[in-house]
Amino acid sequence: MEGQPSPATFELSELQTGGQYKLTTARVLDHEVETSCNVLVICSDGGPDPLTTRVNISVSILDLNDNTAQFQQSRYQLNVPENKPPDFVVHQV
Ligand SMILES: [Ca+2]
Repeated sequence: MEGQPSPATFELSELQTGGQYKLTTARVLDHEVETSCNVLVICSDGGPDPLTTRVNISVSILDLNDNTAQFQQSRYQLNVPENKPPDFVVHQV
């Protein structure tokens, strides 16, 4: 198995029923770090002159709302000059 960005992203293991395999994650995936991975699975039989086939698996890493919004500062102290019209920008956060 070959994968991007590293071979340790996924693991391929045989099911107990035999002849079938499951693809599982080998580490925690983070959509903010990588949005997709490509996995190349190569299968060969046990013949004396092995025959092989390959398949590309494209895996999208779905985004979850797992990051809390953050302010740059924990507290803001601002001054506003008097007599400014409506829509006067006080500050941007
Ligand atoms: Ca996220």
